Amino acid sequence: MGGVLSGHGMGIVVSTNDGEHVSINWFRNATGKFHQSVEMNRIIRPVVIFGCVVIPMATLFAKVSILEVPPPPKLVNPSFEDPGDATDRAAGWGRWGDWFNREEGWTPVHSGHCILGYHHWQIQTPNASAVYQDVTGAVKGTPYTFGVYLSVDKAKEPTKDAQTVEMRLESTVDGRQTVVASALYQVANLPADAWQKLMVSGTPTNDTLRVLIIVTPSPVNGTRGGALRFDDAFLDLAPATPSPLPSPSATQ
Ligand SMILES: [Ca+2]
Repeated sequence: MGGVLSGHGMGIVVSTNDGEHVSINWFRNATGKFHQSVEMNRIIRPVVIFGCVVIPMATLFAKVSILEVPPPPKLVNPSFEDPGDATDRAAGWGRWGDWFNREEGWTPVHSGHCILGYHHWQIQTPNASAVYQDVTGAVKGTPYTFGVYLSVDKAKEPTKDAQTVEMRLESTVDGRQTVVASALYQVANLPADAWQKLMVSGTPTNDTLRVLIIVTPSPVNGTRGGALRFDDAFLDLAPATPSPLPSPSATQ
């Protein structure tokens, strides 16, 4: 079969020399979800496309939705460049606790000229501080990865560094915030100064998704030092979690 591949709007068409064709189309529905469809124009012989789609000999005229891939929502102000209702607040991001500020003068930055700076040396209590964003457009059942770049300005003595950075996903269930996924990074295990990616992946319980960065300081008052620099948060589609293999006892 001598097939040709040609552009066809949002899809592609694979044609044979006999005028038969299979078209694969992607389109967005009213809710913004992407769908993929496959259409075949008439009776066709077995066809292999990209080595993986086999269409058996049969009379076919079908339009079958075989895949749905919603695009990931976009975070608001992911590089923290835009100020909120004060210059030390980043537009689109909420916060609680002390000294987790948008900074226009700190260096280095990962991109732009602003970062979020956690002033560990100025923290007076062992309470955590956090920034968070409620994501618009998350879809139940879709796995996401939330991440941010971090550069650690270490204290002179390791015992004075902040304890942990938690990357967390939450959904709102019955009016309450519910943890969907959490990844805990020990500051002591992170290298100094180099930008590194912190990430967490999970699937929201419903169509609500909150992404959070939570810092827990050193528990010892009066001895805290160092700082944390955050920049360029991101939200991507995560690979689906593979189904766990059945345990030996379940197969016997
Ligand atoms: Ca930035």
